[in-house]
Formats: sequence, structure tokens, C-alpha cells
Amino acid sequence: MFDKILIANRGEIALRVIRAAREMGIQSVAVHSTADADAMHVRMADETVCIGPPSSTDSYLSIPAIISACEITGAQAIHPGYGFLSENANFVQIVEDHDLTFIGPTAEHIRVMGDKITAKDTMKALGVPCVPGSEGGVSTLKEAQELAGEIGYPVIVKATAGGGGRGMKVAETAADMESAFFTARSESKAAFGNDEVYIEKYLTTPRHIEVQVFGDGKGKAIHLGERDCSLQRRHQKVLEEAPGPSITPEERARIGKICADAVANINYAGAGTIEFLYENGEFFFIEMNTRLQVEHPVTEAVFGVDLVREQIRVAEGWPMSFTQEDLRLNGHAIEVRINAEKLPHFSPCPGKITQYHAPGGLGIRMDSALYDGYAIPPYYDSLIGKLIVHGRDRSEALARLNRALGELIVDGVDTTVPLFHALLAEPDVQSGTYNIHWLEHWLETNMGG
Ligand code: MV4
Repeated sequence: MFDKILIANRGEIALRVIRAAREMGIQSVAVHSTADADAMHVRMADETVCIGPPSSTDSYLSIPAIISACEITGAQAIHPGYGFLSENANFVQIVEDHDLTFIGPTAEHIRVMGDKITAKDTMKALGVPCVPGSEGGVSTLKEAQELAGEIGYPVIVKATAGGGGRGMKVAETAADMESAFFTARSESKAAFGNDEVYIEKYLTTPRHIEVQVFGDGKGKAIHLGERDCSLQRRHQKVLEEAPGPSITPEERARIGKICADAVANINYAGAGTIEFLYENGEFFFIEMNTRLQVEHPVTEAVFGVDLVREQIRVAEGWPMSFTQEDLRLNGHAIEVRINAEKLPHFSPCPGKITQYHAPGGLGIRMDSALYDGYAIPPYYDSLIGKLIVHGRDRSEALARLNRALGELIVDGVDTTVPLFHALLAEPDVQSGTYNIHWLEHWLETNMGG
């Protein structure tokens, strides 16, 4: 139904969307900043529009420039990728006001899930298990102290406007509560212009498990199991896998159904991720992401589906092309994020790629916008590629990852590849027994922080 879509993004995710569109017979429009004139997404698209100077604020985040690019090219829909405008409810509203289609959920769903208190209230009412904590926001220190006393320390104070690790403070004991409360509030006010906070029991050693859901916007939804994304550094995921090494088929079916029913109930449209902390066999909802995520390929690998194709179909008003019963979890997939960063401090390392060679063979997928001679600009995030491996089981996926990392050549800049060689040698990584703090501890021990 769409003849032409515009991709409001850059890098590997722009290629990902262009590829899906092309397979569907849909023309693609790439937008780009002046710094990205030579970028692969510009080369690969059917049409291109320069939308502004290097700064993201004036290009990939410029709503007027992106709407104008649709009008100039006749694109009927916009795929936002991840980051940039992908979870901006105001943008979605403007897109719809221009009779364009946003390939994603409604502005209202984005707004609800963007406010973490509203998101939690909504999920709780839909039967999703949540971390014990305050009912809604907490506005005075006295209230915070009384609640924390009931919940039991340690507790965490979170900004309702936060998410992804921003605006959180842990109070280990009652003595820390005053400073945690006021610091979280003032940091949140400064960062988001909103000082509303809420309180939760602080879970000390959880895993980060997220459930992939997909809705048709008309009351049908399915789940595609979970991903374990516990290996993170400073709230940046480093390695993700599906299925979660600690999750049983029974647990998957149970939490998956809870999530699918919840999003079906609200007529959610498109791809979504319901994030949980998982500790002692229990799931606790923390946040919902209303976008396609960086790590979606591990889910695609184990379920054999094309999530971007599905997003486009649902945005066109078609039903989903599979049911829950059609979906079978097959094997194990692992993704590593290859960043142009210099270890041990992960300092951004932009520059010219003198040689690039992607690994190949059975069970290998390399999503990257690199090419020989490409100059990585210094203005954007440092993700330069995602290596996704699929095997019949976790140990085959690990062996394949090790083999593929050995084949990969990225010369001219420093990358996080050596980190993955080191991680693969770790017994805890081999066995899949890690929590959200494992990587930071390992980095401290092995790279001096
Ligand atoms: C928590 C938590 C422990 N207890 N909430 C960090 C990112 C944001 N999405 C939520 N986060 C956390 N919330 C409670 N009640 C620990 C974290 C957390 C974390 C979560 C997932 C992955 C990595 C993390 C690293 C540090 C803290």
C-alpha cells in the first residue's frame, strides 16, 4: 500500500529499513546531514534529501526538515528507526497532522510509556508484575521516608521523565533517603524539566530481561520471547542474546502471554519491548520501549521473522502475517555491538576505515553501514556494526561468535572487538551466569575501570 517511505535515521538501522522496504517493493527515501553525504544509507536508498548541518538537533531531529522531505519526495510514511525521533509523541502527532503515517505506535501510547509512572500504573492495571513501590509519584520527603520504611531498604528513587538509567538514585539505608530524594528530584528537574519521582524496592542482583511484543493496533498481539541484555556498561548494552539463558520454556510462555495480552488490551500497534528485572525466578516490570530496538535481530534470528517488514505491514493496516501458534523458538542467537571506541575507557574513536571485511558463513548476520574508505563522522553515536550469530544452541552460537569475530576486519579506528574476544574467554559468559552488574565489575577488575 505504501509506494514510498522515508527513513528518519542513519547508519545500520537506516539500511535495515531500506532493505525491508526494497523486499516489499517499496521505494525508500534517505535523509541525511551534510556530514553524512557519503554515508551508506544515502548510497543505498532510492532517493535522498539533505536535511541540514551535522548537528543532530538541526538534521535528524529537525521535525520541519523531515516533514518537508516527505512533501518534496511524496513519501507516505516515516520509519523512525531507534533513537532520534522514534519515541517523540509530539513528532508522531505532527506526522499525522500532515496526513503521513508514522511506522510505529500512536502518539498516545508513546506518551503513556514515556512517563514512567503512567507506564507502570498502566502495566500494573493490565496484570503485568511490577517492582514493589509507590503508587504513582512521591512528592514529599516525609512520604518517601514512610514508604521506604514499609517497602524496606534498599530503595531506588526514579524520575518519571527518566528511563534508560537517567535520573535514578539508590538509598541503601534510611540515612541516604534525604539526599537520594532531593538529588533525584533536582537532577530530573534540570535534565527533563520535570521533578516528579517515584520509589521502588531496589533489586540488588537482577538480570535485565526484555520481552518483545508486537500488536496490530486492533486488539491482537503476540510475543516473541525474551532477550537477556544484562551485559551493559553505563546503561549501554554491550551484548544481547535470545533466549535468556536463565529462562525456562514455562516462564517464557507465562510472561510472554502476560505481555501480549497487556498490549492487545490497549490496541498497541507495532513493535514494543517490555523491560523487566528478573531475580530469583520472578519478573518485575520496569519500563516499556515503544520502538524497534537495536537488539531486535537476535529475536528475528530465533523466530525467523522480519520485524521491520511486520512494522510496515501493520502501519499499512494489514493484519500481522503470523499468529502466536506459528511462532517457534529455534536455537540461540547472540548480538555484539561493535563501537568505534578505544579501550579501556570506551572513548569515541571516529576516523577513516582503511579496511573493512565482514564475516560470513552459516548463522552469521552483520548489520553495518561501514565500507572501505568510509570516514566515521564524530557527530553521532559510536555504534558501527552489530554482529549477530545464530546456532542450534547457545554453545554453537558462542563458537560461531568467536569464529566470526576472528574473520571481522575493521582497520583505521579502534573498536570494541577486543572486548568481545576477552569476554568469550570468561567462564561466566560461557555459562550465561551474569547479572546487570557483572560487566562493570569485570571491567574494573580487568581494565582498571
Ligand atoms: C532498577 C534497578 C534495581 N531495582 N530498579 C537502570 C536502567 C533503567 N531502565 C532501570 N534501571 C535499574 N532499575 C529497581 N527497582 C537496577 C537498574 C539498573 C540496571 C537495569 C538494567 C540494566 C542495567 C542496569 C544497571 C544499573 C542499574
